[in-house]
Amino acid sequence: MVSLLIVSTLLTTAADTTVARELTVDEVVIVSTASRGGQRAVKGQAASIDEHIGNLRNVAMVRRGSYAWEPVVNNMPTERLSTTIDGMKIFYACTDKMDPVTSYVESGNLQTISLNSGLDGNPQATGNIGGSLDLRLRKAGFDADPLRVNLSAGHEWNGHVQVYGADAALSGHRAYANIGAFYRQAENYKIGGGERLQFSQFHKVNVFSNLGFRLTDSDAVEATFIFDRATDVGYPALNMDVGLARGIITSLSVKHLFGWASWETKVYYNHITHEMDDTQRPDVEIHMDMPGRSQTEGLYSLLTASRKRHDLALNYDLYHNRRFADMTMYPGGAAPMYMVTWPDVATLNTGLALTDNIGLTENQQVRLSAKVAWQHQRLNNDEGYHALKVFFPAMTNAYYQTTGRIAASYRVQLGGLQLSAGAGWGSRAPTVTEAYGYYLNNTFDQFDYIGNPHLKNESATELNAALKWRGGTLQVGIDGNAFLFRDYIIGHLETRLSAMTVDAEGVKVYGNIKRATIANASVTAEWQPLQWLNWNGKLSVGSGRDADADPLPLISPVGWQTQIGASRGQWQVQITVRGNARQSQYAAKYGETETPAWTICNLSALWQKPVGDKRLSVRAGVENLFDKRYATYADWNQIPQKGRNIFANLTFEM
Ligand SMILES: [Cu+2]
Repeated sequence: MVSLLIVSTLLTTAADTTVARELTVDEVVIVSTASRGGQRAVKGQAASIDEHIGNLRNVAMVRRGSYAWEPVVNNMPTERLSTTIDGMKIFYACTDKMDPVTSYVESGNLQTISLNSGLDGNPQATGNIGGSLDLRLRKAGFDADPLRVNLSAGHEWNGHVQVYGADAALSGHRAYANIGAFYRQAENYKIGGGERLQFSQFHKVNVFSNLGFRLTDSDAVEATFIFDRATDVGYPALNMDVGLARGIITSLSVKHLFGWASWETKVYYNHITHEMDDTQRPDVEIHMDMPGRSQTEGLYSLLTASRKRHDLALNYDLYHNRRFADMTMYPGGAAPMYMVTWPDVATLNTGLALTDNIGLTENQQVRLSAKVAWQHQRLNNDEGYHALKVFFPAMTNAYYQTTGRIAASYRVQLGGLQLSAGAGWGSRAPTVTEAYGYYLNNTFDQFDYIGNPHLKNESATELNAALKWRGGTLQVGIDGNAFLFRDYIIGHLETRLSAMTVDAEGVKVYGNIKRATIANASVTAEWQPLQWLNWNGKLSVGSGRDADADPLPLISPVGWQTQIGASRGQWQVQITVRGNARQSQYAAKYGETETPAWTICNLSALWQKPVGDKRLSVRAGVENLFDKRYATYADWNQIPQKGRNIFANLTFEM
């Protein structure tokens, strides 16, 4: 079991749990240089967290600028995913989705990022129809190397990106500590062809520490503190920028070992402050102040046990989140107008999850997981509540919801052939924006959105299957999944209301549509004809349809990638060519426009030199070698990607 291994290795030796974790998690990206196995970014530790997440197979990133990309798993964005940091719940504070919670950590804070595809989520995940991401924090563990220091510096010529990081890990038998500080900044980048994209800059600082103390041979206490602050962040795809986005993440946990079981209980608190800023923009007709905040307190208690053929995990969790956002408009000369956009929504959620991995025989495995969660929501801001009540006279200021998920999968290994198949069902409650948002302008389709407190829970049935074959130096895989939705939540045009935003085309109110389908398939191949030479290729396709069989928005067209790598001595080089076909199935009905096909080529090289037990790594490369001007289907309002970009970075581990 995943968590058991983490806990038990913590109390015995330094943890390298990534290999074990890969058995029960669908996919892992390695962020820390100290970990082995798994895949990693070509820029190494200097890669941003978004670049690391984008390396996962089922993941795409929605980009509104250079910073804070929104992960999309199995063609489903934030609303249908769970993102946790070491099992902690954390919620964004921006009504315009400028701050996915992954933007409040830094690569240097993390050991790995693990992804569970679909409804079989990690124990703390709720509402994860599309999948769950868990960002695992970097921990030295007990009885590891007494002192390790990592220094890194990176530079990218396009946009003058600078990355500096330093972190240290101290470890002994009684205690361990990780501390680190990171700085990242970028100026406006050039798109293919050389034009500069205004408002694509950002600045970010991050400090973190993880501490662990051993109380007895089988008891330990751990504490985490992360402070993350981004300022002057431009969003070229939107009509506002961010003056300040600040996250404070803290936790305290106790761990106990019983021999064949382990028990971890964690309490946590996080606070997010988000302040938008349109003062740098030219031609602003009506200046607006739009701050938001989100605060979460929570706990989870996870018991994991290995008994005979079973690896069991039982998790109880509870969290309380409070979210508020408002808007003040300053029409030139006239009196300011004030509006509450998130009416201080307090969500109290508690859930119980059970997972069992059963080894039926040497080569057959069954995995079962289930979770049920109860939720109570209360609207604490009267002004916001009464404004929304004008549209929904029957609404109240408190709601109860029950959600759940159940998933089962089977895996069999027959020589070089591995087959797996799974099924699941799960539901999610509407988000704060979907249920209670008030005149939130969506620049994707240019409509103002109003939440709907009478929304039903959305649910989906998932079916998935995968086949992997390995023969000699060749490995081939094919996998697919389908999600059959009931009461799918999406905005509906409301012609009786008029928009508040100056250039908006009208108003949409969230509603349930009876049915929708999202399906994904991919084919992968890997070949290592020679010891020093490897090749891999990937082809993927997605499909999304609403009840009328019309395309859903933000569904990936055919995507492909091919990569050749060679290594010799201290050198590794890689050529990657990747692209997308034309997005012919775009959702015109939901305001989406067609994205043309594109192809780009990247080169990278890595040189690593051991110096005693120290190691120096130099990474360099060129992205978008031919300086193509392109945008992917996931680039918000089709803002162009970076043109040719040369990068170099240096890491020294001692
Ligand atoms: Cu915002």
